[in-house]
Order: sequence, then structure tokens, then C-alpha cells
Amino acid sequence: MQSVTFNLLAREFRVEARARPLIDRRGRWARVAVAAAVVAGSAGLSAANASGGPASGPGYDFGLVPLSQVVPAPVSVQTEPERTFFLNSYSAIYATAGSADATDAANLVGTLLRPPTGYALPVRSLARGADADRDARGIVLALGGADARTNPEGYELTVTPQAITIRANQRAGLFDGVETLRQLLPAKVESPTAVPGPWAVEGGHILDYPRYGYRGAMLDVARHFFPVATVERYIDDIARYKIDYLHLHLADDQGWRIAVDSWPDLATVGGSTGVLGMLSGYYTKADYQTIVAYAKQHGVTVIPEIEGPAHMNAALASYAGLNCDGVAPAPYTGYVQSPNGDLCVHNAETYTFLDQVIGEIAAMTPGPYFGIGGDETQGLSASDVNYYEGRVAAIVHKYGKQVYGWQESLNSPDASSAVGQFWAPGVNDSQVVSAAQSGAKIVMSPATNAYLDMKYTPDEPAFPVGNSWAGYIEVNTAYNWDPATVLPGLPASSIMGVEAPVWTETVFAIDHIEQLAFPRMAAVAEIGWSPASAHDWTSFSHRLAEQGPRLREARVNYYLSPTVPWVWGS
Ligand code: TNX
Repeated sequence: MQSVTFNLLAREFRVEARARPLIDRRGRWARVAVAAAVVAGSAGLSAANASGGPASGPGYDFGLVPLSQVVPAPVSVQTEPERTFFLNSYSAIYATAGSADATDAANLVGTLLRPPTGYALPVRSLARGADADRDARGIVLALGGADARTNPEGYELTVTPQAITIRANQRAGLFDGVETLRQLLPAKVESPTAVPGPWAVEGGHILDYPRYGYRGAMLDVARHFFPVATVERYIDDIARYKIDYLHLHLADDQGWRIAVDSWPDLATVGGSTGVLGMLSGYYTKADYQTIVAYAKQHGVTVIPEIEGPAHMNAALASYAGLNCDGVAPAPYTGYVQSPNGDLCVHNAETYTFLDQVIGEIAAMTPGPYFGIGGDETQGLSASDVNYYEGRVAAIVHKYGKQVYGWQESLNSPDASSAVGQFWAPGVNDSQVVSAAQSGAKIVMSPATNAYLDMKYTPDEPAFPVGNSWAGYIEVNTAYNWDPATVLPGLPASSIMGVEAPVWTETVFAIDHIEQLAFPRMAAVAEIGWSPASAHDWTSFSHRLAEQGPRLREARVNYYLSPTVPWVWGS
């Protein structure tokens, strides 16, 4: 046995290289040098690498990431630095035999790790109850048998020299574990092309589960239309931080973005516009199904939203019969005047329209929620709004979905079974509290902290996009809030989670979406995932700093906020 001493950031540790028999990819026995890192002295590898910079001076840098460096912060972490795992060209990915969920998660691991490593990483099945240390050499996705605290969502991740095991009791937890693993590999794991290893992961154990089961991102594809590839890229971006819902705002004054067979002009007429005439278009049904399936393969559930009764100009312009006066208005391509058109609340055709639109979209949507909008109805009387919300809720229920609306929709007689998204304090606070007391669930999106279409700062010269009506939201402002205290009187048990919207009146490229969303999306994700006791800006900002090189490797356009102590190279 050889023993070599390396110098890592001026701290010494010793690597013992042993010749181990292994079975190579072609099934032959091979003798391969496997390195096991042993820490000398009191400085662990975590401490050695906590600054995140490259090793200085001569020596060898495994790029080990401390297990505690993850965003959002995990619930509990135990490190065992002497049990470091090295992914190599002989490694495989294992999924619990017979489990489609474990196989999907294993396939995602393969999709993420094959390009940067260049390894084959075949997906194999592993018997339920198998001993990963004995039966696997690689990354194991194991369904069942995880700590009960990971119900309904969460995972355990165990790293030994033989295997990294991600164990969860349900599908969602496996995907959460995959995103943690991704952050535990060196930043170059985000490279779209093959780069040299080593691919080391620090030994130890993580037990992790979310504070809130719902952590959403909303993308407004109505003001400007974004093609399927852009939405898929955004799904990749948000999944990194364990965002598990993508709320798609599919219709608004300036555009209708989804084909509906029974109302074809919605797409061809309503989809032909966008703010300032830019980026028009719509998703075919196949496109929408592609997005939904892609999201599922990344652990994300899509919520479609058809806004109403306000913000409906694109539909009103498509069909004259939806208007109270029977006259279709001109398309609207401005953005100052929105809401800009209400559905005709007491017109029977309105509900035939909603029934068919919601029916067709719900049939393509596996997730439990259907978005009905319901915000900014100031052009209508309270009783008309109430009537409309009751009718639309009945339709959503008929198609087997739960109502997901903006906070104003909680005036509905059916609000006790609905989800309301709280964005504007002071609009109808007591209505939201009483709906929550009677059973409604609340998603927190306070515009002053979680609206990612707000600019970071007034004096960012290179960044013309974004709004400011809810203020300027620096990264620390996106982090320093607590869903439990946003609305006094709200029962804690009614808070379902958090959501960060990107409205796109001023946004017309994935680069803009990403620069607005990152790194603030990571802040909102940690608020929604990590225990309140872990909430700490200093800790977060240092962990976030380590995300810089990752986002850069992944070519994500993020804002280099001066409030974040970015590490060298980010
Ligand atoms: C308010 S938030 C709106 C949207 C705008 C957004 C711009 C909400 C439910 N309504 O229609 O796009 O502000 O920040």
C-alpha cells in the first residue's frame, strides 16, 4: 500500500492508494487504484476547502465540496472525510428494481453526469433492500426505507467509498437528493462538455426534508412568449434549488399561449401578439405536453394558469362573442394598461368557453392544481367577481383539479378548498386570513421580497429590464423574510409554501429571465426549504457565493450582486 502526502490549501492530508479488484465496464476483472483520503491533524477536508478557492501552490485539489455547502441548507449533515467517494469510468447508476420513480431519478443523474465526466454511467437495477456498500459501485437511487421525517418529501444521502446512496420514501425526495448530489460534486460538473476529474464527493450523511412542500417558480409566457427550449432551460435552472412547481401564466391581455381545439382562434389570433409586438406565439398541445413531461423528469410539476375574469384582452380580441357588447376589442400590445379587459361575467358563453378551455388543458396536466388567476378585478363589482369565482371553481373541480388563484380569488364561496397566492399585503388581508381559517392553503409571494421581475437596484447600469413598483429587491431582501410572519393572523398550518414569479412585460430573452431569477431564486428556495432555525444571511451568502462558479459553468446568466461574497473565479 502506498501512502502519499498532499498539500491542500496549506493543510496536510494523506491519501492511501490501494490496488482493488473491480469489474470494469466490459465485465472483466481489473485492478484499479482506488484512493481513500485520510485527514491528518485536526483540519478536516471541509474546513480545508471551505473558502472554495482552488488549491494554492503545488499539491492536488480534489475539489471536495463540504457537505454543508448546499443551497438550500440541508436539515442535518454529518461528515466522514475519510470515506470520500470517487466517481470513475467504472461507476454505474443503480435504481431500485421495478421502481419507475427510482429509474427516472437514475436517468436524470445519468443525463446530468455523463456530459461533464464523459463516463458511460449505465443505469442498472438493484434489488430492494440490497446493501449498497456490497452490491453497488456508483450512485444508488433507492426508493423506500428512508427516515420517516422524509415523508412526504425529503431524502437521506449517504456517501461511502463504494457508493453514494440517495434514499427516499417518495419520488419527489429522490429528485431532491439528486439536486443535492449535483452540488456536492465539483463545480465543473455543470460543464456541458467533458472535463477531467477527479469527481470526488466528501464522505458522510445528510438527512434533509423541506419546511414547506410547495416551492414554486412562476413564468409569465403571456406578456412575451418563450419557446419550449427556453422553458426547459428554466426548468433546469430552478430544479437546481429544489423548486418543485412551475406555474405557467398562459394567458393575459397581451397574449394567449396555448392551443385549445374547441376555440382555435385563441392561439392563432390571441397568440399573435406580445408586449410591444415582440415575441408572439403559442404552444401546441404537443409542446405543452413536452414541457409537462420534461418538468416531471426533473422533479417539477406544472401548474397551468388561465387568468380571469380580468387580464383577458387576448381572448376577448379572439372571439367577439365573449364580450358583453359582442364586439371584439383590438389586440393589446402595451404594458402600462393591464388589466385591460374583463370576461362578460353573466354571459352563458363565458362558462362554455371556460369549461372547454379548462377541460382540454386539465386533461394534459398530471399535477393537482389548475390556475384561475383572479387578480386585479377592480373593473367588476364584488358580487360579479364572487359569482365568476364560484362558477370557475366548479369547472376546475369537475375536471378533478384543485383551484390555484391569486389572493383576490379567495373571495370565492369555494375558497376553503382552494390555494391562494398572496402577493400584495393590504389588498384583502382579512379575507385571506378567514379563507385560511376555513381551510384554504396559502402560497407566499410577497411582491416586496419574492417578485423577481423587480430590479435589484435602481443604479444597475447594464440592466435595462425589470420593474420597480414593489421596490428594488437585492439578494438579501429576497432572503430576509419569513413566510410565517408576512400576514399576521394567518394559521401557520395554512401556509403551503413560497413562490417566486417572473413577470415578463420588460423581459424578452432567457438571459433576462435568468439574470432576474439568479441568484434570488436560490434565496426564495432556501426560505421555502430550510428550517427557520437555519435562516442566516451570513451562512447563506457564503454558500451562495459558491454557486457562482456552478452557474457560470452552466452558462446561467446571473447577477453579480455586490451583497454576495463571490468566490474567486465567479
Ligand atoms: C402585477 S401580481 C400583476 C401582473 C403584472 C405584475 C408586474 C399579479 C397577480 N398581477 O399582471 O405583470 O404586477 O410586476
